[in-house]
Amino acid sequence: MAGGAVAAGTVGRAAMAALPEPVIQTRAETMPPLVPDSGRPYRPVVTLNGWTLPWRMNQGVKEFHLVAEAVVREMAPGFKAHLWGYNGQSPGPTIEVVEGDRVRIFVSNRLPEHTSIHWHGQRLPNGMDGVAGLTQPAIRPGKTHVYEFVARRPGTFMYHPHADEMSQMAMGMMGFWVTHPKDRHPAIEPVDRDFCFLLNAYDIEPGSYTPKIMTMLDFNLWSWNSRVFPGIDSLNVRVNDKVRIRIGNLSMTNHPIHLHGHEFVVTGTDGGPTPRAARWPEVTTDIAVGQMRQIEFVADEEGDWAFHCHKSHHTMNAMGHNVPTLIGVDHSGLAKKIGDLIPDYMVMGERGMADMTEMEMPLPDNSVPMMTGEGPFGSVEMGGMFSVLKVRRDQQPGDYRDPGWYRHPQGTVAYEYPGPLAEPARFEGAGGQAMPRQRDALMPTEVRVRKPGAHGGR
Ligand SMILES: [Cu+2]
Repeated sequence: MAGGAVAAGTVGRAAMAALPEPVIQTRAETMPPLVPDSGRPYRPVVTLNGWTLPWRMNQGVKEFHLVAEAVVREMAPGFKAHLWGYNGQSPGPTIEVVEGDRVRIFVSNRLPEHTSIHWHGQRLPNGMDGVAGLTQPAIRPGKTHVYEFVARRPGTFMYHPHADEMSQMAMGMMGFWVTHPKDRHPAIEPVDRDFCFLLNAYDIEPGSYTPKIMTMLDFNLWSWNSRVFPGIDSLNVRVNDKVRIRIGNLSMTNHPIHLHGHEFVVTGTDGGPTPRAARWPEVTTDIAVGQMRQIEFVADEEGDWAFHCHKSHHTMNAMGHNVPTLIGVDHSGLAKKIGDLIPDYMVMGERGMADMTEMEMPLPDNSVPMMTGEGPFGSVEMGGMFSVLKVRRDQQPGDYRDPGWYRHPQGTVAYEYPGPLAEPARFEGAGGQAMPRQRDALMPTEVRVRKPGAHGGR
């Protein structure tokens, strides 16, 4: 958590006729919430590894300036990607307004091709919807267009180009939008902490910098706000805080987002607050492409709780997918033979893939290991869409700093059984079959695998 909040600007009268000065942010740390200093008050959100765009008030209109441009995004320590985004980052800054606010957004295009911005989920005049060719001419390179509308309904929204979408979203152009309710809303509870992030994905070959924009499904970097574990900041809360997490999906597949240790309810979508009678407890919620989900819970269990996409390949970083399964394959003697031809050759996979985190395998420059992240008990063996909800008794209200690892009370950590292991009793019954087959049709078959570690090599 960095200390450098960007204050909402106050500008002289003469400057009001001009464009608002664009605010650029190039750091990838989670910025502290931007407490509003004008307009109706609200409790601001915290954007994971991101920030909120300051605005200026111009005769009652909230004015923002977004600059579409090429950016360098640190996706994890040691790994930078050449993306497109807004105001120095991908995703762009979060825009926060209040229900009923009149909003004017200047969009300057510093990309080599035309663009536009669609305000996903908003009620607005058709000509402000941002679909290039359909509701407006595209914003040509070097030009600035102005969008203006009233943020009519409170909720969780996002923005993204609606011009050459395939390239521009594959390059990282997107951002979050939150409209806070103007009064106490019957279906929107006040919360102590309010986090938001977007689900996105990239295909960047290890050792290179630019995403392959033609990739349709086989992405190798599954990210939250264009960050991958261990580059994603933890969500740090105080015991008994009421917590809201807003998530939007602008990747090419669905993500079942799973929280450990607590149950949550989905309190809203991009369609608005979910009626109370339609909420039920969950520990995983699937977020389909183009959808947003708002989850809420009381963080009443102390500890470091994993929070991740439940598709196991989405908690991995760059890896080749054309690798055969080697579990049970006997490599003995093979490594030596291949090693004579290729000195760096390593045999792996016959015991599973955990070896990946233990081997000192040389990586190309500018890449992240497939699974990594040192925890207090060893490697977490994760990558991609993974973070940690840190619930602490002594985390102060308004303090979002990382409290470090949880110190488990004595006797509350799973431990090794020191006694001898008896041979398990194996059940010998034939099993119950609802429809027994004919006796002479029973042809015994067997699949033979070599048990890992059964040869002398390891
Ligand atoms: Cu996923």
